[in-house]
Amino acid sequence: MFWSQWRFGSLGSNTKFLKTIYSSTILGRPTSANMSSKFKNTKRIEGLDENVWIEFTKLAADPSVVNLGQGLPDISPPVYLKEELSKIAAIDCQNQYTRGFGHPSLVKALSSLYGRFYKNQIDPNKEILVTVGAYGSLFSTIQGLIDVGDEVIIIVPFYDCYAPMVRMAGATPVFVPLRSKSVAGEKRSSSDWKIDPKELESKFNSKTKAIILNTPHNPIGKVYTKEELQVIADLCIKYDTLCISDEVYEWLVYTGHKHLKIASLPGMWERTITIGSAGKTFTVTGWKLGWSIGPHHLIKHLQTVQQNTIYTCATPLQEALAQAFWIDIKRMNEPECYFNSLPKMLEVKRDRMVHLLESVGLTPIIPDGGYFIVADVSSLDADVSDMKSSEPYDYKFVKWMIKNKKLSAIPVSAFCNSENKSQFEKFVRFCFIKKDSTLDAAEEIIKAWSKKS
Ligand code: IK2
Repeated sequence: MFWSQWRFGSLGSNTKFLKTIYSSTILGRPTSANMSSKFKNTKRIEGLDENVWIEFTKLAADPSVVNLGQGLPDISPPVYLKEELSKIAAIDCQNQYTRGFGHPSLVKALSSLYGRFYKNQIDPNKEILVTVGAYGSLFSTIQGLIDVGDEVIIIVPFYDCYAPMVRMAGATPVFVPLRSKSVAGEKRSSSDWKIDPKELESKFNSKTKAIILNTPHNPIGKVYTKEELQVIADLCIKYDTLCISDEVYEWLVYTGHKHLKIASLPGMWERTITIGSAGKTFTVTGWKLGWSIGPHHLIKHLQTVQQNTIYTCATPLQEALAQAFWIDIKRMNEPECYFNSLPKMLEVKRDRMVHLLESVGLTPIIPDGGYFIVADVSSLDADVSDMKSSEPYDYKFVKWMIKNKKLSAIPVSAFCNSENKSQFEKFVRFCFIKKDSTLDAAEEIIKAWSKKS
């Protein structure tokens, strides 16, 4: 007799009931039937359990899959950055806690770098907060400045964490889509995607606390022009609204385009938090360091959130990052400066992806910035009939492609609210900050696939 049969064997009709009690109380494994209400999630995270990165990173983890999904570079970060880190790790005091709002040498470097984009100087101690990635900046900004009952305008498509973060703060996201006037069969550019100023203004009201802007944009690759930023700035001023400007791809802008900071427009510094990321700036996404820059009357509230949540970020990473910034600040006008050399290298990869996708009959949206390219894939032959039917087409398509073609991407509807998903569900996003060998492997898959269809 097995042990379990021995334990439950002679208990007759009560067996099932007793097994349930046993498993929940003795083994400590509650089932949904008997779960204590104390185990339930908080209301603030209700409905937020699905996440595109968790889902698709798991699917792409199979080493036989060529991964053009998550924005995960497989090129090497700058050598001097890695060398700085190994030097610093050997210094005992650099391995202990540092100043909570940002390591002194890093905030100094950031203030020196960003001071040149604004008319005013940036106070390294009062106007900068170093955070756990740009995610940390978004979190402390939204927790520190957005209240229950507020409304926050989000431009669709949007980096997927914006809406859940706004909801966790008890506020309501209000969505406004980018719309494209591109004509079928014509070359498409990310600059074709625009906000309708009238539609945008219709979303502002007395409850509007902030708008979240992302330029250069993930996933479309749009780089907002001065005129477009001015429309947003004018509305922020007219309706006395904050601007949360996610600029993590600020250096990754291609020929003919220029990244502009909305905080540098008249009247915007005092109402804007600008967010950056070491992961995107120096190709070290695993370092998870980011920063928020803005006036002290706003940054002080983000500091309050940080001192009561994570308190501080990793010291050796911050010191190494500071040293790398100083190296590149000193050579900002030279081609070797990483802020100049990385976009140059990526532009070649972007063009390669454009040609590849066009060569198989797709019409990619050519990005002006960032390291993603979006294409309508509905003309590619994919039998998605055995995929979960309730999902948008792009989810089914990418899952099918990972399983059958061993190539991963990210569905663009993951960056949309439910009402706007149908406008984007034919699009998938490919990441091109990849070694040539990775792009070669993707090319082989896509070309072989198009020959069959
Ligand atoms: N904001 C934007 C617009 C981002 O793209 C990211 C990082 N995204 O990368 C994953 C992907 O799109 O595949 C962040 C914020 C977060 O940046 P960090 O890694 O510094 O927290």
